[in-house]
Amino acid sequence: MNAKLSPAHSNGDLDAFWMPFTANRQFKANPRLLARAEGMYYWTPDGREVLDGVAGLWCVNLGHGRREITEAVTKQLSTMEYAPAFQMGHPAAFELANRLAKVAPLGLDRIFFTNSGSESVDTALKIAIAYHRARGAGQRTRLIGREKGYHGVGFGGMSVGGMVNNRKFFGASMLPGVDHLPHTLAIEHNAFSRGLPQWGAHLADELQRLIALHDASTIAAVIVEPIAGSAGVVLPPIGYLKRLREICDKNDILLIFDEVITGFGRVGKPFASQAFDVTPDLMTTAKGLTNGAVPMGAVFAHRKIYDAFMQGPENTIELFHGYTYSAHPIACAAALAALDVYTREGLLTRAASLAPEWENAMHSLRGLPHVLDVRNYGLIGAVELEPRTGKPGARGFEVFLECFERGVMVRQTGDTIAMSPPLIIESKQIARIVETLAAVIRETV
Ligand code: PXG
Repeated sequence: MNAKLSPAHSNGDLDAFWMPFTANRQFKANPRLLARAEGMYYWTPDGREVLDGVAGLWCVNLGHGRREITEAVTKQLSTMEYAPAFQMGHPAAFELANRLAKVAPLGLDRIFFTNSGSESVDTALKIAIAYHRARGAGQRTRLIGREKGYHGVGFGGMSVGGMVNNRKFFGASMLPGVDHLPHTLAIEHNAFSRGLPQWGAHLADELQRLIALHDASTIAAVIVEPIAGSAGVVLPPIGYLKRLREICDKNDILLIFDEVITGFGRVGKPFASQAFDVTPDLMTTAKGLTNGAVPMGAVFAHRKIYDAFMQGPENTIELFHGYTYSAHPIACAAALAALDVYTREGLLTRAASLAPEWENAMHSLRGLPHVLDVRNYGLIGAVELEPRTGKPGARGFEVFLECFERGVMVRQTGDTIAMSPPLIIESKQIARIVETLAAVIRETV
């Protein structure tokens, strides 16, 4: 048996780690390693500085190396490293939920803790289905997602998601009873829109068609990202989310906003729901909650949903769901410290004041070779490049690689370059991201 195992990789000991969402062989032949981080920057093991244009993976909103978080985590570790959350509790969990309820969209003040965005999504979907059952509408089990949606990688999130590569390898192992709205990316109508695009609010009416097809009485919830990140930054057309809300209201369907990337200041308000003035019934979060320092997610539920479960004898467990690490003390400590920093430094709203400068910077890329579209909102930006004939994604990957070589980390999905820097970014750093990206795009054939 052993003789058949491939030898240790010549690049060192990179073989054992099966890397997520990564071209393992390509990466291991030419690895990009990060060894240290502070503020807006990473450093590679050989000491090269890399400006972080994506807040790690949309999560390090406060910038790297926050001393307050380190200290809070260290203190909690030495006081109590773990406490169960099933039929037991610890004070930081309740304090964190109370603090989050205060910044939440109106009414979403009941908080369920998870460990990731994927878990938050699966939790929210399960709550939606169980909510209807608790109200005597147990036939409402159908879930509606959207094309190009990304809701993590659990079976629930994958099923309501709409990114083909995340689905096609897993065959028929999807949740039954899921349907999808059309996505809202329409470059032919909306190319180079500044902020939200004008065209496309009517796409929300597709929900009416799905209701006509399946009947409202079978549908539990609609889940969408207010702004889709992973698919390459897809913005909601003006009026689109309000329309979705109205249709859901009329038909007793829950609306779930997946705010895993838009939450915690990314769009200039604590949550996109507040920026767009549309309140969902459930909201999924993770990432910026702890500044990425400790894995944690949170599902915000409207009080009416929580209350619907609080029935029957008091010894009833109302929701048979939870994780060993729900409200983990270390994660709670990190999130509480992160909230302190968000609040003290005004970072839940700073993106709003930076947005005009960011928008101008992003749109300065218009007119460069192969640039088909530029999209922006808050501190999110994307540049859509024309795919090479027969080689989708190749141009995008080269641009990503070359930016990294020149000390700027951006994110690539297909031929879209996405950016979401820490919310502490300064003008000179915005300029450096854009200048580097412009130079690389100009030089990439
Ligand atoms: N929902 C949304 C909207 C997300 O963006 C998840 C759920 C899943 O979260 P976890 O914590 O389970 O990974 C995400 C994750 C990218 C990128 O490049 C985006 C995510 C993850 C990795 C890369 O856009 N978002």
